[in-house]
Amino acid sequence: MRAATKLATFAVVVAVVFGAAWAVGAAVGPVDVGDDTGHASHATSSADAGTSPRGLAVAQAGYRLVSGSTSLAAGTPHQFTFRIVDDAGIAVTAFQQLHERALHLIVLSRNLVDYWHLHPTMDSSGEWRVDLPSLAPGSYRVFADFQPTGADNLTLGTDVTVPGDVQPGELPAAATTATVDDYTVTLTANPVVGDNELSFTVERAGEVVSTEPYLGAAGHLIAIRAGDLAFLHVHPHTGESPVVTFTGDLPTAGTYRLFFDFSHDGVVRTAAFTVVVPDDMSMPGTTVSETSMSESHEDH
Ligand SMILES: [Cu+2]
Repeated sequence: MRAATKLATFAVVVAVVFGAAWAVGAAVGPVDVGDDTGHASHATSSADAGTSPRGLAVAQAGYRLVSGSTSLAAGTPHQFTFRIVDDAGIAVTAFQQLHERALHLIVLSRNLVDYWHLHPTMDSSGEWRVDLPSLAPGSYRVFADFQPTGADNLTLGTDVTVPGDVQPGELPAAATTATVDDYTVTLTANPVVGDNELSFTVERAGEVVSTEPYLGAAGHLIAIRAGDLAFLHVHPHTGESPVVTFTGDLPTAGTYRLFFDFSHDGVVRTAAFTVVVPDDMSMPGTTVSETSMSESHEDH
């Protein structure tokens, strides 16, 4: 309840992306547990980009995200298309791999409840396409995370609307555990303004399980700030299972939503947590929040 109150107060949610965590979630594409092609570049890009919130702009650093549609009909799957264009409006076709993918697409309902982590495919003209599931009426934020060859890693964001009778979705209260299918995930954290260590433990039937490599890491974390949906960078701290730890900067007091993508038994699932970072003046750690889980999206 306390969290709910705070939520109401805050309007902004930021999304933080944690680390290796790339949000890589799942949605599209076979889960590959391949090697780590993207790692080195990720580290580099992280350094370049710093820890500033991302995803707030549709255009930045000479690149722009152009979506094929800004409104989608409710209740039916869609193919979503977009391009990344340069200052001259020319579609970019050369991207570096980040966490084993050339581009990561996060689709998030504005209420921070529905989440998909997808990996679109690009044709030779630079048009990206991905299948979206049937979406409920509402407003969605779409984040594209990518690194044009020779440029810095960027996260651009745009909005997509699904017209219809919008059912208000409440952000789950802060909690330290989340369940998804028959898994229970526990978050260990003491949220403060600034750098945070965020650890996740996955259990099934009361037993801790080791997650499987997914996109070159033991898990991926995306952090979003409520209110403005800022997408925050999170870095994996240790990659060993069973406990998967990330370090991420939560730049301000406020409410954040963490999406932890993990793979087990060949299926990628997402555990979502609401985390409240108290004001500097208040006692630290009063609230880790709660969670809920959204099912994650499997690859296809
Ligand atoms: Cu991804």
